[in-house]
Amino acid sequence: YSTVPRKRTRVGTNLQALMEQTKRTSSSAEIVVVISNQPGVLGLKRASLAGIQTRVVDHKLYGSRAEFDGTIDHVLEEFDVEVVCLAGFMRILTGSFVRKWNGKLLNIHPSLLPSFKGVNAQKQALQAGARVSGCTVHFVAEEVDAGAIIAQEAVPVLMNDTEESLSDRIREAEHRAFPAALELVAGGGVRLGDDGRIIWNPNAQG
Ligand code: 3YE
Repeated sequence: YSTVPRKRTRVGTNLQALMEQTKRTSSSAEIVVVISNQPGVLGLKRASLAGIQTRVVDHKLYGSRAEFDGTIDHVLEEFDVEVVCLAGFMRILTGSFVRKWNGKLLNIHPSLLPSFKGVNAQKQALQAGARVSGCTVHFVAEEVDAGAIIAQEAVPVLMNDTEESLSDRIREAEHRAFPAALELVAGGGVRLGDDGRIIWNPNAQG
């Protein structure tokens, strides 16, 4: 067996895809800060190398979710952030944080929602015998993985797929879907209505 932790090499790849997209002159978005709840991760190093400001808000140093979310909120305000992308971020956010950033918070999930919510979505798809899975970018609602869908990309589930091979295929789709969804939101192509449903803007550019 190998002692090489292969998973490490895939950490932060959604952030990387967002960084690559937003540095294009055609992009409607600019990354002003990268916040991580885990110190020392590759995403922070990649952001620094690209000249993007970084902050660590380590959840282990906070006594409650409200204090942790409050600190993240403070950083987002400090940088006048308009849209927040949860990329590789694995914490459940409090209702008050989600309400404050309603319509401005995007998450990516490795299944075609509303199927296979929660953790191990790829494993759930395999166990269910699904022949198609994929990824979903959605606005964050208080109920996890239940917010309005912005973009999805489907991938086939192949005969000999393992959790790893399916996850790799879904991740490639994520690297297209998340930047595309961010452009839709940042470019005004889509927004969240007061009723929690998507509103498309047919006049938006791009
Ligand atoms: N929070 C709300 N609604 C959402 N966070 C994310 C999406 C999303 C959200 O739609 N309100 C599973 C996290 C699921 C979990 O139990 N996490 C643990 C920590 C585990 C860890 O640190 O590795 C926890 O206690 O929060 C982002 C994706 C959340 C994924």
